[in-house]
Amino acid sequence: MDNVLPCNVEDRLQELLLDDEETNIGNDELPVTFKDVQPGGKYVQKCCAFAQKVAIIIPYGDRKEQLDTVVRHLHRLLQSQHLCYGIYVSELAYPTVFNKGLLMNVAYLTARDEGHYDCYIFHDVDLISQKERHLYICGEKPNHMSSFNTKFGGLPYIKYIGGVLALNDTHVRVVNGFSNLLFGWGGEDDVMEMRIADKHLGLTRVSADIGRYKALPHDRDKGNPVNNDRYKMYRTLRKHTDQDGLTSLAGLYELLKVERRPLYTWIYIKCNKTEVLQKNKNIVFG
Ligand code: NGS
Repeated sequence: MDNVLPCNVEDRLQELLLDDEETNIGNDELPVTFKDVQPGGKYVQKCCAFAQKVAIIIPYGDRKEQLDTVVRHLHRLLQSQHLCYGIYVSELAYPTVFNKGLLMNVAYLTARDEGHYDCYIFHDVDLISQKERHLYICGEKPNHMSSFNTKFGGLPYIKYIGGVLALNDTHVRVVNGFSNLLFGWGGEDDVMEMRIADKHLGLTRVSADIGRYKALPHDRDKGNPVNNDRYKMYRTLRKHTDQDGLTSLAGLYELLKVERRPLYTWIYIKCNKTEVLQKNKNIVFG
C-alpha cells in the first residue's frame, strides 16, 4: 500500500531533499532543522497534517554512526511530512546476545505508555528511505514499507517483512508484539510474519518505487551471532504467540535507563539469555 504525500505538501519538500550527502552530516551541532525537536526526539509543532501520531522504534546494537545518520534523516523526513512523532531507540547492555524482538517490545511499551501513539514503525538502523513522498503512517493492515532494499536489489524473499514495518496499536496488541525468545541474528521478522498471518491481519506492501531504501554498509555486529536454533524454534514459537511477547515481557529484562537525548529517547536494558530461555523452557522446547 502506497501512502504518498498529497501534491500541495510535496511542494514544500524541495528544501529538504534527502540526498546521499545530506545523510552523512556530522553529529556535533544540531542543524537548524532540529530546533523544534523536543528532548527525547519528539516533534509536536507545526505538525498533524495527518491524524496519526507516529512512534519510530529502532532496536540498536553498536553502529553509532548509522544511528546518528538514520535519526537525522528521519527527523528531516517526518517534519517535511508534517507528522507528530517520537523516536525511540532501545539498546541492550553488554555483555549479552542481541535480541531484536525483545528490544522492539520494550521500546514499544515505553512509547505507548508515554505517548499513546497511533502508529508504530519498526525501523532497522541501517535503512534510509530514498523517497521523501513515502509517508510514514499506518494503514488498516500491517504495512511492509521497505519493499526495495539496495542491499538485495529488491526483497531477499517474498515473505520478508523485515527492515521497516508499520503496525498500528491494534495490530501490535493482536500479535502480542514480537517473540522475546530469539537471541542472535535472524528470524524475529519471519516469526512476526507468521503472527500476522495466523491472526489474519492481512498485509500490504509499498510498491518498490516508493518503498525504496538505501542500506548503509556495515560489518557484523558484536554480540549478534547467527542464531542456529531459529528454524528449529519456529514450530514451537508459532504455537505460543499469545504466551510469548508483550504479555510475557515483564520479568525478562531490567530497565537500566530511559534518557531523553536531544534527538531520541534512549531505552537501555539488561537481560540474561540463559534466564530468559529457562523461564520460557516450555515454549522453547515444548
Ligand atoms: C533472513 C532472516 C531474516 C533477515 C533476512 C535479511 O534469512 O531474519 O534474512 O537479513 N531469516 C532467518 O534467518 C530465518 S539481513 O541481510 O537484512 O541481515 O531479516
